[in-house]
Amino acid sequence: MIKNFKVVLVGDGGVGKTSLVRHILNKKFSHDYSVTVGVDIYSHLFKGKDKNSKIRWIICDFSGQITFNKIISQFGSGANIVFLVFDITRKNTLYNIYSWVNEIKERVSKDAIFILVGNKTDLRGSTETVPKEEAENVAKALSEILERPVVYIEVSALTGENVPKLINYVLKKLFSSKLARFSG
Ligand SMILES: Nc1nc2c(ncn2[C@@H]2O[C@H](COP(=O)(O)OP(=O)(O)O)[C@@H](O)[C@H]2O)c(=O)[nH]1
Ligand SMILES: [Mg+2]
Repeated sequence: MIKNFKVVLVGDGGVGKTSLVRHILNKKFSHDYSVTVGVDIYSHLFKGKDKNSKIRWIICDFSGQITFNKIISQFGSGANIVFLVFDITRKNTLYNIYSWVNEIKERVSKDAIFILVGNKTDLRGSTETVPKEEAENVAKALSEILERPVVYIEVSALTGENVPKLINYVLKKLFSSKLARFSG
């Protein structure tokens, strides 16, 4: 059985959403892809431990708009998984996540999984970055706003560091709760 889940990535332009999608799709990170207009949609199939259970992510990657718009409203509607992506080298992109959450929270599936994703960990040490604890506090505040647990996971969409951890966190949640419920 295959169960489909809609995945959306939101966050300011340049935080690394498209780069992250490329890693999720197992494609090599590229510096020279063209800027997308509107939304790019990809699908990716994950196999469960049980050979018969599969999960398909339908991933909506919105292009560089820095504000919420009709396309995001339309394609974000009914999303099951929301990656809230910010750039750890630009603190304002972390605090802008509150606006993204406000805009999207009424439109997604009511039991949607939200994950706060801090991207560009490869730049730690070479430039000023948001401390982990600060982002964890934002995740805590988001948990209260959204009335569900919101974890903070740091990744590098350049090196791929921690991207599998991020994917596995979501898959574990999907396979353990949702699929079990749907197939039972
Ligand atoms: N150093 C570094 N650069 C990154 C990383 N992820 C993305 N970038 C760069 O950040 C810029 C914006 O990335 P992109 O994926 O287009 O961001 P989007 O606008 O959120 O989709 C590009 O120049 C990427 O090469 C990362 O993890 N580390
Ligand atoms: Mg993009």
